[in-house]
Amino acid sequence: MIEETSITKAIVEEFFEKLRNAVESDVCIVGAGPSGLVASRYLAEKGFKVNLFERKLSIGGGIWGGGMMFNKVVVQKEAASILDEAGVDYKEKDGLCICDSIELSSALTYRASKAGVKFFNLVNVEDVIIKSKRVCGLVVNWYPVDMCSLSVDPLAISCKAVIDATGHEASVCSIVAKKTGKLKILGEKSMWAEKAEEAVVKYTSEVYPGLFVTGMSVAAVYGLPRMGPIFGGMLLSGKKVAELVANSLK
Ligand code: 48F
Repeated sequence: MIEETSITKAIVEEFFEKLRNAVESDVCIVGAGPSGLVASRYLAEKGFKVNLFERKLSIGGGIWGGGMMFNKVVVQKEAASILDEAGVDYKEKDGLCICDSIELSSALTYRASKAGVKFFNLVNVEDVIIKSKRVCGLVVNWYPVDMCSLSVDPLAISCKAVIDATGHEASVCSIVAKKTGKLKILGEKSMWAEKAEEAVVKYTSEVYPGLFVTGMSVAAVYGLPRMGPIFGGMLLSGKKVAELVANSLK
């Protein structure tokens, strides 16, 4: 016999246990696009307690739409090992790897989840906690609260490091820039794929004590060109930020 109330209790109890355990964590990642997903997996595999916050219902960010809604993703060979580690199939053509955007998004999500990452979708990060000039947590609320402009106070999550993986918006870095005056957002420049792919990995870094940046947010913070629908730089940047955070928390 299936009791409706047993289903309700199962959902409520499991979710609240997950949330309660997430309130004090090692790393909070904001944005579940390619860079955030890769970073989350490698950090969780190293044994860190990782939360991933995504304001949308679906996980995967800009992966799903490929280029102009053609759902194929191009990754340069330098990042092929990340596709291999995720178990993603691809074809090689003209020195590029071409894979299915649905498979890539699903595989990165599955691997992160299996590594132990705790996902919180529909959750918007609206601010950070800063103490003694160091980012040490996030201020979160349901995204529908923001969408409906409701006056509802948020909750707070503490952590040892925050990663801004919010894509073109660089939303966490923008908040810290505005509120501290210690960080400058130079703004993303026009397209130059080769230069952008190299630079986005090179400039992946800690931009304020306790706050790291990865993926397209790197281009927004450092004024780098955009690269369009090639994703190797996002994957490599996610892997690099995981190493930087792991080293800083040692
Ligand atoms: O944009 P997105 O996929 O970030 P990325 O990892 O990858 C960029 C590529 O998809 C593509 C590209 C490839 O070359 O240029 O654009 O840098 O994913 C960012 C995610 O962050 C979420 C947003 O909904 C998206 O899914 N996000 C943004 N701001 C917030 C947020 C916020 N304040 N709170 C929670 N999630």
